[in-house]
Amino acid sequence: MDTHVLSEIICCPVDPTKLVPSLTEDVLSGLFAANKRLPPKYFYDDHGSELFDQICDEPEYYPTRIEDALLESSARDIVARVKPDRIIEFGSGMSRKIRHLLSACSELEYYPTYIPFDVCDEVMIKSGRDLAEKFAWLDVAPLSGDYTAGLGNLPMKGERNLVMFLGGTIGNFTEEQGVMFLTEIFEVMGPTDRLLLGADRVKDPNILHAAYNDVAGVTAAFNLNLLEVLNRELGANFDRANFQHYAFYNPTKNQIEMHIMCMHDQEVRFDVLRRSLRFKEGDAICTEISRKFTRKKLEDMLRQAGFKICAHYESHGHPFSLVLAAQP
Ligand code: AVJ
Repeated sequence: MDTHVLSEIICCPVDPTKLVPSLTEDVLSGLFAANKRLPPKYFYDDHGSELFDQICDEPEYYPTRIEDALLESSARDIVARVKPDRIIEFGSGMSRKIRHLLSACSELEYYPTYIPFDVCDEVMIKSGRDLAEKFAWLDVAPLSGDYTAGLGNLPMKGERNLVMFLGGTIGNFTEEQGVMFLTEIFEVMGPTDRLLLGADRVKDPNILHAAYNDVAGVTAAFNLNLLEVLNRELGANFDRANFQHYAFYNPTKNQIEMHIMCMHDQEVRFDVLRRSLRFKEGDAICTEISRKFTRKKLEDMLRQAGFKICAHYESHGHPFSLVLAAQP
């Protein structure tokens, strides 16, 4: 008889300590403005999360695969250095990135609690169950909330927390926002805690361009899905046929800039806002920046937030970085 009982996975809410604008507020300040923009977090409704998952399987989108290989090759060294008793992952998604680290923990006989931190409880519970099946020793204790809404209520129990922010998502922040966010992380960390930051690096612009313009059109669908989110959440009537995905690498800013371009004049109603907005041919909404770092820039940014660099792991092939950082 199988006597192993999976313990229940219970999500613990993390209350915000900072006021974050609602979708309505972001639309009013970002879309009803001359310089049209929306925060990339609105991509990730159920369908958008699925599309992002598909992007990661597209041949042109290298970051997920490269980071995964880098995690695999550096996991033992990271675990040996940190000896974590808790692993907290910001933006854990489907908890795919954590597997190599947990394998290394098994091998080296450290048994940390895994604490995914994301917005969707069901996804964290489902992914947590899958992980607990693979790693029989593993306790999963998810935190549910928005990590951009302040970290003041983040429970930082434990002696040796390994805080992870992977995937290159730090690149979605502007320089100023990025340093502020890293500073917030720095401030909740103790002297024996460590941060593991994954970030994409500057490379051949053609490779960067291709990664955000996959031939299968999955990135385009992901970008344009934002219009469906607005249609559903704000009762808008965007007609997708009037809009187009447009992403390019801006080498003077070292960043991908992703837009939704209006190709035909359209007036869009927002029922929930009781307002409408005219889009003209050639109008563009900036939906995401994805910054690419030099090795030096990345380390400088961490130092600016107060950290010292403990280790810097680099991929072979396309440049990508994992940086292990701590309080000085
Ligand atoms: C997961 C946010 C790092 O910026 O490359 C992928 C999101 N956008 N394709 C990135 C994304 C378009 C991705 N991040």
